[in-house]
Amino acid sequence: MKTTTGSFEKTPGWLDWFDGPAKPRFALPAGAVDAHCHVFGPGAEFPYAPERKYTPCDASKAQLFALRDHLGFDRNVIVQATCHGADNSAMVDALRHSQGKARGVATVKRDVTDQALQEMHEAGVRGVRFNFVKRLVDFTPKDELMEIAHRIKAWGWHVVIYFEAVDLPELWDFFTALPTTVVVDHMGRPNVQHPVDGPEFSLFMKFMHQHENVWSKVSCPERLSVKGPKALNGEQQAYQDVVPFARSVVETFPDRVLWGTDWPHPNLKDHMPDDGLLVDFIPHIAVTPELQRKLLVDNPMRLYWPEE
Ligand code: 0GY
Repeated sequence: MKTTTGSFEKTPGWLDWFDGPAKPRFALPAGAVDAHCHVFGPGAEFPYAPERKYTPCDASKAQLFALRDHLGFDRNVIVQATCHGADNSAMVDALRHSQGKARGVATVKRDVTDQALQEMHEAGVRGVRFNFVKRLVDFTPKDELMEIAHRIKAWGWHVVIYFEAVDLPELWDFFTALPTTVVVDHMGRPNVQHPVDGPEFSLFMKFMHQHENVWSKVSCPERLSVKGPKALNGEQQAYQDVVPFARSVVETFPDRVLWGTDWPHPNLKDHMPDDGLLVDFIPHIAVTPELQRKLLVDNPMRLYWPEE
């Protein structure tokens, strides 16, 4: 039996802990891509990895596709999350059921076969993700990652990197030696209590300035914000402390930015973000229709659907 929250149709089990995302007030441009989201399980069908550092809520492909339609997106890029390790079956299954409206980013190990890469490519995988966030993963030797990067380059794939700002200096040489397009998750997780023109974020901007193969997702204000969804002074501008960071990346590198919801928001314990509100954040960081079209349509299409 289906229940309805506002205009949003809920199936049983649909985010039981959250009363449904709002309908965004910001109308997404036609063909918009949610370029960072996940599917989790369902665990009974696609078990979580034994080595995982957290167990998420189940978040199925059907729920993701319903959210896509509810928010007004046209397509998804589904990113393999650490709780599924290097078993990409749930993500690949979602791609295969998306009717061409989803592409994927996988996690692979050195022993991945060429046949497995080919099957993933045919399903719609276009990148691999290297995760350096210590609370999420154990260390993988850099020579193994570099070997993977060179193999996937042959498929025209790119590398997505997830790290925290304090670790950029140590990871710099590795990142700048990667042979593919490199997409940074969530602007390299800056500490938004530091100044936007301070040394930490300036190093990130320098990373992008000096390396034209580096792109950034300007996503996850809900992870980066200290102020949260409502500003302390009572204004309704959500996550306003993240705006200067994301806006400067969008305006400086308009052709190398992507945006995603990060649904279903793993590991967020203090508040569960409203995806409708997250969409309403977009015009604060991409303030013109042209920037919005690049961020939401042109750039993700160039990277994930270059044949169209
Ligand atoms: C995100 C962020 C997180 C989790 C993962 O792969 C993951 O498990 O990326 C996080 O906890 O910050 O982008 O989904």
